[in-house]
Amino acid sequence: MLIATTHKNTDFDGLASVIAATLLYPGCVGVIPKMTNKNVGQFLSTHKTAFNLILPHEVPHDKVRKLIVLDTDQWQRLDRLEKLAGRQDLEIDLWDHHMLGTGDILPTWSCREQIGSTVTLLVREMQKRQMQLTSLDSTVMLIGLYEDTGHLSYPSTTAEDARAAAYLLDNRADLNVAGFFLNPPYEENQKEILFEMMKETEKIAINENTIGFNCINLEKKVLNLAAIVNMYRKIVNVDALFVIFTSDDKNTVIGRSGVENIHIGQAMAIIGGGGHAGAGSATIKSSEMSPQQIKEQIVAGLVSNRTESARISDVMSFPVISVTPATPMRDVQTLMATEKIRGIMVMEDDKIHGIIVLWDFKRLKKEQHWDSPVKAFMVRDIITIEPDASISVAARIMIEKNVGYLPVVEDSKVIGIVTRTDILTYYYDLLPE
Ligand SMILES: [Mn+2]
Repeated sequence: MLIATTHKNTDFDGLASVIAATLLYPGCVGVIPKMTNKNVGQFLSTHKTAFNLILPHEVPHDKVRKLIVLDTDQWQRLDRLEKLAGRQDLEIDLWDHHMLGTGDILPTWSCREQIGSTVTLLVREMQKRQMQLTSLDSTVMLIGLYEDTGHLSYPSTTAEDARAAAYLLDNRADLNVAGFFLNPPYEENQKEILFEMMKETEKIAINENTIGFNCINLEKKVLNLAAIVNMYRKIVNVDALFVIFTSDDKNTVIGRSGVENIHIGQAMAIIGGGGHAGAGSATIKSSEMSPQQIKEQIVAGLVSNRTESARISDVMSFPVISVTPATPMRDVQTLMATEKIRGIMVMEDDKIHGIIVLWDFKRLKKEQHWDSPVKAFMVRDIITIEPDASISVAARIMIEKNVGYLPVVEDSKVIGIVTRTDILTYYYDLLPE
């Protein structure tokens, strides 16, 4: 017998991957854990007879020859399959998109990649085999893919996830059904948690990012906390949010990141959990670590893991071309034209007086203005940046203050200038070869 299964508290990616496995492996039966996420439970209550699925207690352990594990690599996350863990003759295939090599399931064969969803990996195989899917199969797989990638919007999403989505849409995945299960209405106790979080969030600046921390006492079980954390991260507007849910005997941490340089899976691994770039969680016994200690461990991990390596000094232009405040506008224009630059610093004795950019020339209405000194037209309010600041900080300043030029200052000396073009070049890889 061939069975495919996934983690407890099954999400749509887990369910979709199991269903995909039943289609890819001839004769394969899907085993769905008893505990599933609520929206998965609702889906199964109306659709389960359409798939080849059974429950964990229905598995005849001694008949199982091969196990296919999806969306996890830990025995403890499987439901009632401990008996299989020690079997030497058991063949195991593993498909997963979480952080590599952290679990204790040792597969005979595996497909592990950092990609938006596990089901993407199985859909790729279906595409290779040019399989035709039913509308229902395509729909459940699309729901799994969309749920784990935030409708293809999380930073962990890859082009391959989008190609898999296209293939499923080609195979008549139904977006009305998908929308219904992907956007369940929030329940009363979920809203209470949200309001509780809104009362107070501790914000900590780490490297260039703002990290939010919340600690919430859970009196009773609340479904789908991850979705609430995800929504709250956007409301509170932090780059990453960690919410520590405390109960009698354990603390559960749920983390969500909206930026590339904060990898939640890595942060969670420090405290014994896991996940991928955008999302992850960890459960710690209360006797092992207090919420305060959990927070300190996460902060320490994030501080030491400075992944964004490029600095302003890597992208700035230098030497800086400057004119003195008394320079006539006519000469400034000539200099800009010959140097092919759009902005020029106004300086005297190493001191910044202002900046003049092409745009400011619009204010020259009369002929005699061209003889006026540049100080009459320059912008005096200058925001500067340090050479070891990150590119994202410069981008943020430019957006918030609506400026296109930032002089780079070190030991109160101007050593370069960074422009919008420099930033765009960096982000979109437009550098000439
Ligand atoms: Mn997943």
